[in-house]
Amino acid sequence: MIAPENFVLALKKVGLNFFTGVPDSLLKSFCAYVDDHLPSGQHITAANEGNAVAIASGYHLATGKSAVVYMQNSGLGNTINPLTSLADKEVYQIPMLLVIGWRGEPGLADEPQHVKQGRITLQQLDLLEIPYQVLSDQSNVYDIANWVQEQLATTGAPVAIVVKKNTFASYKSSRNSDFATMSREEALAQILELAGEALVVSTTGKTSREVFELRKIRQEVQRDFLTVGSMGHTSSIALGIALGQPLKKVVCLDGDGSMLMHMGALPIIGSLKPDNFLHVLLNNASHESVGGQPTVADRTNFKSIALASGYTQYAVATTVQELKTAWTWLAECKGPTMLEVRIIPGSRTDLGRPTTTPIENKHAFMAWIQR
Ligand SMILES: Cc1ncc(C[n+]2csc(CCOP(=O)(O)OP(=O)(O)O)c2C)c(N)n1
Repeated sequence: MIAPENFVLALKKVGLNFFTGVPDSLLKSFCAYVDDHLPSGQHITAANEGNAVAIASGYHLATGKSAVVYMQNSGLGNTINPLTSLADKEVYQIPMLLVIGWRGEPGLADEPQHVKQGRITLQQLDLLEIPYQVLSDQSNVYDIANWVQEQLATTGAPVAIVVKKNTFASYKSSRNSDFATMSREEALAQILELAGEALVVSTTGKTSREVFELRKIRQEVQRDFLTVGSMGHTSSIALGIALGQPLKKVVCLDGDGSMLMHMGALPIIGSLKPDNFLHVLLNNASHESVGGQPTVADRTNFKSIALASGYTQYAVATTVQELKTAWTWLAECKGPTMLEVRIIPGSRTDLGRPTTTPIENKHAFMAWIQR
């Protein structure tokens, strides 16, 4: 396996010193190493992968240097527009290195939301006319870095490294969190109790996995819409549901990384004012599901953002008791309302994954609405 330190050193040797991106579970050790070893101005966790391409572009305009943009292949979709209309060799010709975690690689078992993306990743790069190399635990990082340097110099445009599963040796982040005391699972157990018959829509990552398991523990029929992919779009899905079913309460379970990723959804929700909409922000100030890399959510004033976006009320809870009290109050208010629940990063090591398919999940959710 490749020590993340060696990979970063090889990139630095060819002049790549500036890193931005959105974390990925396959790149977990690499992201943690970069976060621990680069000053904050040289490593930016972006809100979404398209933003990261834009930050890298600005960095190039300012310095003439190339940046590294890392992402999961699910994030490639977010980059297509800035890659084709900004960085492309036929537009502004902005060199940068894309480091892409290859979830759903053909031949390896993965979750349903990764299978198609994994199958088309290399073809997407071909279509974008972005040259790439595949990095595995057998690769020589210095050979790859030399290839990157040569490509950047000749094309003056983005090049990519696609990273296979189990390429990087383990590296543990030295960050600690004293942000809260409640776990996400404790919060969700309470929320499912309080939500009663409401329509629940949950965000990408471990939140949906925990909701699935908690529903099983409650011995209730599976009925929650689990947004297994499409990170950042849960609140817009919930908005569509709230508008389509105005007489039913809709509870949107969002994460801080996900909310930040497409935060433009908030003023749209706020301006439409669906009064049946409760937006729960499970804030652990990290991308916990893919390794716990920090977000800016411990420094973001979600109260101001929600109210300025047109939400009618905002409440915050840091304990189970505060969660119950805030819920009881917000249940009386016309929406859209926001409840920020501060939680600690982390989850059970034996946490399972939904055992039903996305299509079964869709049918169960729709049947729950129509019952
Ligand atoms: C577009 C896109 N980029 C990246 C990912 C990888 N990913 C899955 S879950 C996740 C973290 C979500 O963070 P947050 O919403 O804060 O929830 P938490 O994991 O902390 O519960 C990331 C980055 C993805 N699925 N899709």
